[in-house]
Amino acid sequence: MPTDAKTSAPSAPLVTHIYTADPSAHVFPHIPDTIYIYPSHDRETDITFNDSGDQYDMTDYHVISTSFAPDAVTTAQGVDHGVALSAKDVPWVSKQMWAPDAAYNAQTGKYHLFFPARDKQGRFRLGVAVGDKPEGPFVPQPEPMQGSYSIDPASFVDEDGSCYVYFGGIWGGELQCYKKVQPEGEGDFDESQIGPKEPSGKGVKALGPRVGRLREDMLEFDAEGVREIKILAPETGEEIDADDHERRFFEASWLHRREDGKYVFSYSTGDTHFICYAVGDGPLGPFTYEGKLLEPVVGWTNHHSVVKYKGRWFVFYHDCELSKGVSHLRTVRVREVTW
Ligand code: FUB
Repeated sequence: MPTDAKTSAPSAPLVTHIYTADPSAHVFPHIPDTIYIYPSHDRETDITFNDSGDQYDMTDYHVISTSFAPDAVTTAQGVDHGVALSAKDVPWVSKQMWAPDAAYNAQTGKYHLFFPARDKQGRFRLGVAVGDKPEGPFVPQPEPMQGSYSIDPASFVDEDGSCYVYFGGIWGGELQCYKKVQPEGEGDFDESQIGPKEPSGKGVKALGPRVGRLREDMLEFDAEGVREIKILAPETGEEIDADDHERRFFEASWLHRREDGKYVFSYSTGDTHFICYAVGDGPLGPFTYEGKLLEPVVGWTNHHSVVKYKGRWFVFYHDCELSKGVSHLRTVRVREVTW
C-alpha cells in the first residue's frame, strides 16, 4: 500500500527580489541553527518554452539561508547572500546552470558546490566549486567531474563521512542519450535521443538515476565510478516500468537518512509532476517505492529537498505562484513534512 507523506501549510516565498528554484537544503552539523539552501537562480529570458527546458537559461547561483522556530514555518524568511558562482567564471560552461547542491567536507573544512551546466559542446556535465564558507563564494574546478553527465546533482554525506552524489534527468537532462552507465567516450552518447524522449513499451524498465561515491577530496568520483540506482515496484519487486509515469524517475534526486537508519530516495516524476519517495537499506539502493511526498505545484517542474531541522523534518520546494504560472520563474518555499 502506498504511504503518502503529509505536509503542513506552506511558507511564503523565502525571497521575492529574485526567482529561486530547485532548492537543496542542508543543516551542517556545526551550524545547527541555520538552514543553507542551494537553489537555481531563475531569470527572465525571451526563449520560447519547449519540452527540453531551453527556457531555463540560468547564469549564476545565489545561496539563501533561513532559520525559524519549527512551529512557525509559515512565516519563514530567507536571506540572500549574493552571487556565489557565475557561469562566466567557469571555463568549461557554455550555458544553463541548473539545479545545484552542496556538501561540507569535515576533513578539510571546505564547502563543495556541485552544479550541472552545458559544456562548450552543448552537453550537460557536473562541476564542483569549493569555498571556505557555506554561502560561498565558490572557486570552480577548471574541468567538469570525470565521468559526469546529465543534471541535478544531489549530495549526501553518510555517517562514515562518505559523500555520494546522485544525479540524472531524462528529456532535456539527456540521461536517455547514454548507452552506458559509465560512458567511455563520444560513441556512448546517442544523439538521436536528444530532446523530450525516454524508453517506453511493454516490459521496458524506466531509466534509473545515477550515483557515485566521491573520493575523500570530494572533487571526483572514486575508482568505482558511477552506478545506476534501482527503484523497485513493491507489488513485483522489479524495477518500475518506463510507462509508469506516475512513479518512474524523471529528475530531482534527493537522499536523506531516517531515524530508523533507512535511506530515503526521493525524486520528481516530471510530466506527471509528483515528488515520490522510495526506501532502502543503504545509500546505493535498491529503493522500494513507498508513496508521494508532494503533489503537483503551480508550474511544470517539481523539485525539492528534505532536511531535519531542530528535530523535525521539512521539505523545501518551488512553485510558480509569484510569477503567475510562468514555468521558468519559480520561488522557493518550505513546509513541514510528516511520514
Ligand atoms: O531548473 C532547471 C531544471 O528544472 C532542473 O534541473 C530540474 O530539476 C527542473 O526543476
